[in-house]
Amino acid sequence: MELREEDVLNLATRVLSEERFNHILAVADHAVNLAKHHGLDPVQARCAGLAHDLAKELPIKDQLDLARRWNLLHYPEDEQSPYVLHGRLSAYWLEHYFKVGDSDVLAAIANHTLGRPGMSHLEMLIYSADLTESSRDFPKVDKLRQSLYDDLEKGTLACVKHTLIYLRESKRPIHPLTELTYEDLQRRINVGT
Ligand code: DGI
Ligand code: FE
Ligand code: FE
Repeated sequence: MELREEDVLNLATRVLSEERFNHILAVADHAVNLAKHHGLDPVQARCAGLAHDLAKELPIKDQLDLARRWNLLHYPEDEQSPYVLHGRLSAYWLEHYFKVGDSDVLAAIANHTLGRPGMSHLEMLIYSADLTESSRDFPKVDKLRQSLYDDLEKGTLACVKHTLIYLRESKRPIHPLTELTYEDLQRRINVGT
């Protein structure tokens, strides 16, 4: 089934706080603008943006239990930092309980926190729009937004780099997928130049 905006919004009002609801609207707007700029599908961008954090506010223990039950734990680090699981949970939930069939949108939702090697442009868009939506206000955010308009792949690389630096500075463990995503984007950009 197609993921209809009306259905996602309905669901989101039931499972998200007002603050998180405003965040998903901002991610969707930003993702649509970037999609139009780069010739990607704005409908897919909007749906993925609206749906990316649906599972974010489930109690973390429930997130871990569901991830176990749905076989979504792939790395030891997934259990050590369970806050990275909500994208995979959101995508699984939509696919299996709401019969959403758009695998591009589902992948963009599933991988929006950590990325993965071989990301599609839609996946890059949601990963990056999440970090740089209009209410984010860390010092480098304007530069990151501009770089995403200039070049989606290089802009996404800059976003992943920002995340790596942030995690290192706050002494949080870096998930192997974040490292692999960074290396993969670097390699792809170098091959393309
Ligand atoms: O759900 P959002 O807050 O909108 O954003 P998100 O899905 O990107 O989640 C952000 C959280 O994910 C933030 O607390 C940092 C964390 N995160 C991202 N990459 C990594 C990570 N945490 C760890 N431990 N390792 C990572 O590589
Ligand atoms: Fe998220
Ligand atoms: Fe988010």
